[in-house]
Amino acid sequence: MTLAEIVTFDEVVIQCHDAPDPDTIACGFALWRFLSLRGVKVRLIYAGAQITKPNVVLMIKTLNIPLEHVLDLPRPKLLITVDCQYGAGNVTHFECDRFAVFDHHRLEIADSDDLVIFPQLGSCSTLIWDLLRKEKFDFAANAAVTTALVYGLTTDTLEGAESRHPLDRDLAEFAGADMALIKKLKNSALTMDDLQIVARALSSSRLIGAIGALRSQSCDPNLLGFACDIAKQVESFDCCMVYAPHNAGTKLSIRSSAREMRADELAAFITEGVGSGGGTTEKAGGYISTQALAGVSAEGFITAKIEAYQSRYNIIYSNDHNIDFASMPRYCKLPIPVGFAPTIDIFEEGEPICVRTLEGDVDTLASKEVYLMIGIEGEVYPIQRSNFERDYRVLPDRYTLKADYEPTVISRRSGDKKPILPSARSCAAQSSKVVCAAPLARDAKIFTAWDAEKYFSGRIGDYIAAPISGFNDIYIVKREIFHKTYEPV
Ligand SMILES: [Mn+2]
Repeated sequence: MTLAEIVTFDEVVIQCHDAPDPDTIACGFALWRFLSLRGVKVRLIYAGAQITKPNVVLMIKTLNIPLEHVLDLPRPKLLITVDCQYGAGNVTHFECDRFAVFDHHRLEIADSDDLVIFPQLGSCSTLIWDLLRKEKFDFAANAAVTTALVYGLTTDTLEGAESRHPLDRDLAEFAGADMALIKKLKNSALTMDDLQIVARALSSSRLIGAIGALRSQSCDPNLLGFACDIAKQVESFDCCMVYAPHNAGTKLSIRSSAREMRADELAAFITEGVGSGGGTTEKAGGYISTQALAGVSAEGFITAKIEAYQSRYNIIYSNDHNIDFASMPRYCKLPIPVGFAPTIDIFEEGEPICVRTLEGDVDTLASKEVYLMIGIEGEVYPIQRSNFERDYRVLPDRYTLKADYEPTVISRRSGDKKPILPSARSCAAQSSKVVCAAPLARDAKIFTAWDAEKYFSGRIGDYIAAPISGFNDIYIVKREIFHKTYEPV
């Protein structure tokens, strides 16, 4: 259901889940304000236990959020659940004529056109913010809404450290939130009991391979990140994870302390098919739906996944390997049009910039020596101008790209954001570029010559390749992309 459809109802009830956290409250509040301004009669409610968490009480009071605690509800024409799904276990059931859902958890109920669900987002606040933005909602005139949404995102992504999607990062940087209040709320999140919860979680630690696993009782998600930050400093942990029951599932927080294990990758691996997860190389988070586990205990599932993750990889260092590229088949790159943009067409020489794409943020400098390449799936990466000129030729055609998230370039100095596409032109690989390549027989982590800190992951069937001119310049090409972009020589 779209916001435009919702405003055609004259009376609407918005319901938060039964353990209201800043994310569900922020979403309800933002929608409440939007609908009120459009003349809809609207109530914002929750059921379940009364709110006592100090930061949530303070948030509601300071931002004047008209959240009502109700035990029963006259049957509304439209009931909207935010950050939860009508009919799921974490939200009290009320009869209604019709319902709509705005959420960022995995789908848990029968799908319909009235559900707006984006599990790839780190918070439901991100979803509501993006929808309101598209409706030209006046955030500047509604600073309390902006503050609530940024705070909702902050708590759901553990201060942004576990944000998953470029839109999460866009909201985190959105101007107009009362950052002093958010700071105060962040520092009133814990009670004395919470410290006991952290202490018990820390004392539950187990070592599985080189990964520390800690179990916590149900608690404020911030506690998971807090416990994880302490546990990751244990010498025998290359990575650690704290997990706890949360809403209708299990919430995970992950920290990496060795370059051979990426926190975001482990989060995605554990939650694949049963929830959602992601973050950055060092910090990540995720959520597993209890329903998706179909009776398997969350603890058993997590333990098995942690074991599986560690036994599936070869680790390859480009500067120190014994892979026999010389006897592999040779391929050349097909002249398929891709995009490129000189960085100085977007920002001035010397500007520190961050390229934001679906795959994450990449930092570089605007320079006449640095170009940005846009691959066939919209992936963006920097390339030295000299390498570009050697390996590609510029085409006369305009470059167009259809992508879920249009890549942007952000000045790390001023915060200015500019899209790449207006500066992008078409180019194609020179046929003279020959590589030796073969499909991977096992999953692998590859440290390339470009980055000693961060590895690239390849799955069985993806291609490992190196140019005939230098076998230390190893890289991975996804199987589908390899077949589309290379041919045997
Ligand atoms: Mn949420």
